Parts: sequence; structure tokens; C-alpha cells
Amino acid sequence: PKTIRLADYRAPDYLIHETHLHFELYDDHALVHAHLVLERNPQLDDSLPPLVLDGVKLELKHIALDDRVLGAGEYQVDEESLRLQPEKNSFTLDTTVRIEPQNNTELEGLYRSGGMFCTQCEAEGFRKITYYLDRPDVMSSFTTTLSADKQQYPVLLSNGNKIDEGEEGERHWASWEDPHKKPAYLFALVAGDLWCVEDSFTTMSGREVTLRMFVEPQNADKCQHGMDSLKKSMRWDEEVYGREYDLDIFMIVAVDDFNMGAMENKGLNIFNSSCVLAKPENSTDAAFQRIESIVAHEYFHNWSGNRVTCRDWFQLSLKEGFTVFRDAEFSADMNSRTVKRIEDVAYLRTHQFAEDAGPLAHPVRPAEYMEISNFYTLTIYEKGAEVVRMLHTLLGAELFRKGSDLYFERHDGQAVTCDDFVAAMESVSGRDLTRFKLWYSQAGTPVLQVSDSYDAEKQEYRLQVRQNCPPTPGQPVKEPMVIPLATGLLDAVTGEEVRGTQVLELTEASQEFIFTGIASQPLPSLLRGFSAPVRLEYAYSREQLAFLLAHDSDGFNRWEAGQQLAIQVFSEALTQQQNGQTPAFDPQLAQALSKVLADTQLDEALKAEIISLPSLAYLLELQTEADVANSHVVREALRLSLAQQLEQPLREIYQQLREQARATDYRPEAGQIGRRRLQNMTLSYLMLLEQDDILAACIAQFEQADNMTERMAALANLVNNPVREQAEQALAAFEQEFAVDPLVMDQWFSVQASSPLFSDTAQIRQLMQHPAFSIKNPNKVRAVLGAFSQHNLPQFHAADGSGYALLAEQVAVLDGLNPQISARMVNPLTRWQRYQPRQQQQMRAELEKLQQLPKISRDLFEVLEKSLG
Ligand code: B3K
Ligand code: ZN
Repeated sequence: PKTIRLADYRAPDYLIHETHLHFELYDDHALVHAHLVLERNPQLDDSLPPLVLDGVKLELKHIALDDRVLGAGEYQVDEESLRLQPEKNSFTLDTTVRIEPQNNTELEGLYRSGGMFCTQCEAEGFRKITYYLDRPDVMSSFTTTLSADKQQYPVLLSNGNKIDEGEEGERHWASWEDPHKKPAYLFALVAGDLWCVEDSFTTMSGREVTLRMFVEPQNADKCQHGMDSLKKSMRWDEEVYGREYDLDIFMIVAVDDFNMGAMENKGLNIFNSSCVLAKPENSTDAAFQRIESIVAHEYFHNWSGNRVTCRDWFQLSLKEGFTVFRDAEFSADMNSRTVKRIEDVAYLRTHQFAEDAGPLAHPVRPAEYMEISNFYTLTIYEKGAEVVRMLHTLLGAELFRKGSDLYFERHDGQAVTCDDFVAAMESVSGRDLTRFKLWYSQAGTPVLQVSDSYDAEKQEYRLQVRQNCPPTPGQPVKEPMVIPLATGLLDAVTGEEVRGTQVLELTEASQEFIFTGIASQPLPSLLRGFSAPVRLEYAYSREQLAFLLAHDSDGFNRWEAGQQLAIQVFSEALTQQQNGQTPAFDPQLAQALSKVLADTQLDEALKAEIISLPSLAYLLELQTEADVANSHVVREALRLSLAQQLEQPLREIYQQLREQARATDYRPEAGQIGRRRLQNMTLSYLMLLEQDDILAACIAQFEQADNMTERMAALANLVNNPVREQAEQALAAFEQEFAVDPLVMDQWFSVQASSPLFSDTAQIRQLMQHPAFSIKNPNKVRAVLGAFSQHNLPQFHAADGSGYALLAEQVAVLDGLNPQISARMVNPLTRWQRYQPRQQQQMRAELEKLQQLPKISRDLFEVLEKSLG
């Protein structure tokens, strides 16, 4: 496979002004007729270079240039393209290709999911549908006609507005027109026997928009939350960004077989059913919240992505980073802002920091790739969103809004770059953001080392800050970046704030900030709200962390202080364990947490976050050589020790919240979600005590709860504790009740696969034999193999290497079916350098075996090559 470089970008030789598609859909094939109106790119010279269209796995049946059928010598077809020589500046091209959607297991292009046809074109799927200039800077108007069997496929959808329809015997057809020019990656069609839920939304200028959700009939009762989320998103984007929707209809379709969460096709979003369907009895709070944010994310793309799109795929974060920032702010406004930030930061630090420190590290705007599908990463999405957040912090809300208005206005209908986005922010602020843009080109997570000094005589407090960014593949040396460091100062005795939050701007490798008029040595509250995606180092003592946890006015930093305290206590005990001693835990952590539990000012959601220990994955991420087995043992011992010390308050809180839950109708709203989270968190501590009344309460919660959040938490507690018999009973009852719902079965698979106590590799193999499992369905693969390799770390890293072998063996199978998924699933093995020498060897051996696959995909090839070096 060849490497594609940003530096090689060239404008397209030809433009496509109009695209007229006609799909004839049959059970064993589809015919795609394309009529394209093309023109030599007027921005370039007036020579007529060959026209090279992208096309993969297409069987060409017919080709005509300006209505003249071409003879065999007049065009060339290879594995990836169709080449011909135009004779005029403006011309039309007609092609007909035959494809086989029913055999498309890659789930890219046109494929079947269950009884329906659907598409996924981003990034380069359109070339699997027809010959085309499949690149985002070629924007065209589209009309689409679909014809199919009337009975089997009563619903025929594509982008835009329906302009015509009709019947012919057993078959029928519909024509759609999208008035907005778009790149091919935003094309979509759907055909199926679908139930439709309809609603409407009146835009800020008073236009009426029809909203439709199409789902399989058995899911008709799971649409309300998605629809509500859509309407909230539409309103929010008007209020916060001044963005109005621009078509008369907005459609969402739910499909079961989908490689990612969802796709923002113009006017016709297609969703993984797990990211849009929910009802309280079947779906957890986490699912409700995920749906709210993904529906918003895809809707927000209508402006940040569709109206203004990317010039090339190196600019992917232009739309993804910005849109993740937008959806995060939306979720923060709809729910608890602090808790949302905590969740996002925990995720970023655990997974994106690991990516940035590993062999697959790349900048927010990568300079090269082999397979673009591999670059839908945490760095592009989550770090990209942090970069936009930093701009927001540096400019302030008002200027940022002016900048986004200018960006949308300047570039509406264009395909642009990250530079254009930053340029709009520069225009409105008058700032030179050249150095800030290093965030787009430098990979790696900067480290901030902060120290301080206080001069009582001068009443002066000084902060010394050094930044440095570790080397990453291809980038041995880094320049200092622009880093907003939000800082407050607390009175070290009373805890009162002596300086409110101030954004210190780092621009140099080393800088000093002076605060004057400070009456006594203060305690700094640094990087408030996680104002930059960096690793912060400041030598807080445990007493200071406990103090910040009790007093900081910044909710995020209270949580952070608790996490840092827990990390210190854990690390000390881990060293003891590694030295063959019995780990002992500093009681300061339990004391600090008991104050948190008793605090009547704190809401339940934040309490739940504060009493949660850092995840095993994060604790490992912090170690130079990750010691999975000992870390797991010590973390569990620490949890038990906290449960013992906090038993009384935990019991009280659990009982009170469970009572309250029983007496309240379930609603997936922030207050209730926070209470359930605390309830379930306390239960998980209490279960460690192995007491009969607690086990009984857990089983009662499992059997009696009227919602999946409480049931699933109870089930997880049974599966994760040494009560195998009760766990198996509960699993069996659960399976019987929910066997018909694939989304609930995903949860059933995943709760087992994630549990180190319950599932070793043998158990994972058994789950894969279950009739509800299918290796062809990405949700099932994620629920079993994904959960095993990412959440069941002790078993995945089992000493005999069996976890690695199992994953690699399945990656090999997946690679023959769905390369996007194989390249994703192999990820946990690619971090082999983080582990102990024996594990490194075992992991490498598996990766090397995979490299020998006779027919390896480009996706997997690239990941293996980068990981093995
Ligand atoms: N833009 C899509 C992702 C497409 C991934 C293609 N491999 C979903 C999203 O980010 O909204
Ligand atoms: Zn997106």
C-alpha cells in the first residue's frame, strides 16, 4: 500500500457539477446508473489531462462520453480506477455498474443490514458504489432514483427532498433531490420495510421542518428519546451558534450492522441502532446519554462538516474536533457540566494520552496515511475537540462565537482546511495564532512541570512553569506550544479563594507568573476544568490534595484532587505489593472520601465521580512498565479497604437512594441519573464486603427494578463478585427475558466478557458460540472481543498469552470480512511496548503472525507496520 501525503495535495483536475444516480435494487445484485456533468477545473490551466475516476469492486456494464458509447480501447479499468481521455472542457459521462450489496461484509459502500439496503460512504465508500471523483473537495448537486420490490422495500430514501415516486408492477421507485452541493461521502440511500415516527420542528425563522425516524417495526417504541434529543439539538444550535436547519425534512434511520456510531449524511443520518434506540426497560442511563450526544453530534455536522466541509481527509479534525466540542458543550448544557467534563477528561487521559504516547501517535492534522479509515481516532476526535476548546478559552465565549459565525459565513458551500478555521478566529480577535497551530501539527502530550515560591515580605507568589513534549514517531523534537493554564489560588488555611480563575498563557519552554498582594502562602488550583490536554506535574502532598478535594471552588478540580490522592495511595501500595509486602493504604483517602459522602452541598452525580477510583486502564497508563496483574490486585484491595472503612455511610446512601428510586418513575434526566450512579457505585463497594444482606439487596434490585440502569448494575455486581451461582441464575433469567433484543444481548455479552472473575479465554470462546453472537456484526464483536480486550485486562493479559492469541486469531478472521473492524480490534496488541518483557514477546509474536496473513487488508497492514516498526 502506498502512503498518501498532505504535502502532495493537488486541486482536482475535473469538477462534477451534477450527479444523477439511478439504483435498481435486487436481492442478488444492484445496478447503478450514473449520469455525471463534468467540467475541467477552471482554476487550472486549459489542458485536458486524463480523467481518472475512483472505483473499487465495480463491474462496468456500460460507459458513454457525451452520449457516445465508448469502445474497449477508449478507457482503462483497474482495481481502483477508471481512466479515459475527455475531448472538451465540459462533458457528460454515463456509466452503469453492477455490484453485490448482499456480499458486502465490509459495511462500506452499499450493503445489506437485516432486511434493508443502506449505505456508508465516509470516507471512501462511494467509490464502491459507482465510478466517481471520490474526494471531499469535489462537491456536486445530486438527484437519486431508487427502484425496488414494493412489498419488501416499501420505504425508499435518499438525501434531500422527495420529488417524485411511482409504481411499475411488483416494483416501485422514488426520486430524491438534494439542493445543497455536497461531496460524495455525504451521499446516502436506504430501502427497507421500516416503521416511521414523525414529528416536526419550527426553526428560528419560522420554517416548519418534518422530522422522521425510520426503524424496524419491533423498535417503534424506542424512538422517543432520539426524537427529543434531535429537537433539543436543533434548538441549541440556533441559540448557541445561530445555525438554522436548511432542508424541509430531516431523517434518521437505525440499522443494526454499522461500523461506527452514526453518520451525518445530508438530511438522512444513518445510525447504529445502539446509538439511537432506547427505552427505559431495555437501555441504561449511559445509553440514553450516549444517544443524546450522538444525535446532537450528527445533527451539528449539518453545519460543521456538511455546509462547510473538509478539503481533504488530512483536515478530518476540522469537522470532527469542532463537532465533538459542540456536542460536548451541548451535553454540558443539557446535564451536569462538571460531570460531563469529568467523563470526557477521564476518557481522554486514559485512551487518547495512550494513543499519543504509542506507536500510532499522530498529530490532530496528520501529515500522511495509508488508509484514512485508520485515522478516525481519539486524537482526531477528542484531542481535536480539546484544541477547539483551548481556542474558546483563549478568545472567550463572545469572540469565539464571532469567529465561528465568520467561519460559517466565509466558507459556506466550500471545502476548507484547519487553517481556514483558525484564520477566522484570528480575524475576529486580531490575534496571531501561528504558534497555537502547533497543536495541529505536533503529536504527543505536553508535560507541564509547575513549581512555586512565596515571598512573605513582598507578598508575592510565583509560579514557575516548564513545558516539554515527548518525541513521537517521526517527530523527535517539539517546539513550545500555546497552553492556556487556568489557575486559581486558595487560602491554605481557610480554603477560601484568594484569586479567582485566571487563564495563564504559556508560550515558552519556561515561564514565570507573579501574583502580587498575596497575604499568605496560597495553595494553587492548577489546570482548572482541564484547560489544556497536558500532563500536569506539581508536587502536591496528600494533605494538600485532601484539602483541595474539600475546598476547591472548581468542581472539576475537586474531583481531580481526589483522583490524584487515590493515585498516590495506590502507587505506594503497588510498590509494596511488587516488593512482596502486603499493601497498606494511607487512611487519608478514606477520610477524605468520607467527608465527600457526608457533604450535603455536593450533588450525587459529582459524589459518584469522586468516590470512583481511577480505572485500571488509567492506572496502567501512568506506569512506565504496566504491571497488570499486581495493579488489578492492589486496586481491588484498595476498593475493599475503602468499602470496609466507609461501610456505614455507603449503606445509608445505598438504602436511601434505592428507596427513592423505587418510589419514583424512571426518567433519563440528569438529577435521577446522578442518583442512580451514586446508588450503583455504593452497591459495588458494598458487594465487596461479601455480606448476605447486601447480596440479597443486589438480587432484589436485579429482580425488582423497572429500568435497565439498576438491573444492569445489579447484574454486573453479581458477575464481578464471587457468587457464581447467583450470577449464572441472573444471567439466564436475563437472557430469557431479552433474547429477542439484540441491543440488550450486547449488554449481556459485554457484562460477562468484561469481568475478570467470570470470563477467561475459554468463557469468551463460549460466548462466541452463542446463537446471538455473530462475527459479522460489529456491535457483537465490540461487546465480546472489545469488552474482553479493553475492560477485562487481567484475563486479556493472562500470563500464558492465551488472551493475546484469542484476539489475534479473531482479528485474522475479521480481516477477511471487515478490515475497518479488524484494524480497530487489534489496537490493544499494538501497545506491546508498555508491558513486561515476556508479555511484549507474546504480543509481538501475535502481531508478527498477523503480518503473515496471505491476504491482509490495507487497514490492518498499516496498523501492524506502525506498531512493529
Ligand atoms: N463522520 C462519521 C464517521 C465516519 C467514519 C468512517 N470510517 C461519524 C461522525 O463522526 O459523526
Ligand atoms: Zn463526527
